[in-house]
Amino acid sequence: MKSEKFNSVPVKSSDITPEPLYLSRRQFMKVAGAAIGSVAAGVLLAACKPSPSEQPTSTGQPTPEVTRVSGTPLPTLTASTDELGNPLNSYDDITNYNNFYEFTTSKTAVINKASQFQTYPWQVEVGGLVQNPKTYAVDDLLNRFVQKERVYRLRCVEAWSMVIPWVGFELADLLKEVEPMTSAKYVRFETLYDRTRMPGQRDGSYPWPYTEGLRLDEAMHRLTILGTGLYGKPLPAEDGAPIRLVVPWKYGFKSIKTIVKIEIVEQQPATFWNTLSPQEYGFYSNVNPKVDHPRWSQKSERRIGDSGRRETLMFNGYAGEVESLYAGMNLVKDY
Ligand SMILES: Nc1nc2c(c(=O)[nH]1)N[C@H]1C(S)=C(S)[C@@H](COP(=O)(O)O)O[C@H]1N2
Ligand SMILES: [Mo]
Repeated sequence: MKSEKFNSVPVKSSDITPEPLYLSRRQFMKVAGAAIGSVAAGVLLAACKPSPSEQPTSTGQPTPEVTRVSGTPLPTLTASTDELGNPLNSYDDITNYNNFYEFTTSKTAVINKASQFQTYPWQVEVGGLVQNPKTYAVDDLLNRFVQKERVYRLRCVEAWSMVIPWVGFELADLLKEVEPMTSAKYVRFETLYDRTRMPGQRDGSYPWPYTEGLRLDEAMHRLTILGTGLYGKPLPAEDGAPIRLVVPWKYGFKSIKTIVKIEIVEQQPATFWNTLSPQEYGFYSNVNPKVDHPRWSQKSERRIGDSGRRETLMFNGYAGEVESLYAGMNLVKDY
């Protein structure tokens, strides 16, 4: 914990103040020291790929407001930038340009395909190597854990990015409650598998259900949240309602949507994109401008809404917070 400003001491929901500036600017400007070369190129299958033809537009269809059935009050949005001063992307940007292969591979069509998706009632099974396994109703999670605002950059492996004001709670709060055993090393996450409700899952060329994983210390890091809303509103289906992971220093695909299962395990779990194309998508997938994707550069990115490109930051700008998690690791090999 490097910042005194940030603390995760439970507070009553009425006391919540949004925390967009929870870290000092200087901490974020710290540059990761690791010397990193470039990764060997490989010829691999096209899966998660940039599609320059699909641009979000400001005329994107307005998203109907989602109403929350129960749960603690959401913190009111007060931030207008991230901690580096970058303006937030608009609600329309965030809800009209999505990767969500369970519905469609077209980013601009997800909102439509997901519009009828029922996200209530919903349960999340938390188990594996824990003292207190439990199946939570999402309402329990909303009531039990303090919902906070977190303004994070989301950097897709396809080299576009957004600034998103999430609402969510720290995954660590949940993990502490279920008490991982000493043998626990990783956390595995799973998206709903239902080919009726998620028609994209009828495409047998993908290893459904979508799964993801984190090392336990990454999962316990205070920046790692379970997202339950954005812009002070409940999470829309296209963004992973009712509950999704948000890990801001990793490529966007690690932030798995629409979770039904969280399992604490001993072995590094298989993950969706790594299973499809291991040389392109590693288990760690930390944002790293020095390790190119075999098919494109990761040095720069297009911020949705901007015309030009900007430099990609090591660990997506969160190096001051997370680089110690990877001390001694070779980030080229362990991509
Ligand atoms: N279950 C599931 N989770 C997913 C995806 C997906 O296709 N299915 N896409 C990932 C990718 S590639 C990105 S960039 C982010 C996009 O999140 P957003 O649409 O809320 O911006 O979700 C990630 N989580
Ligand atoms: Mo992505």
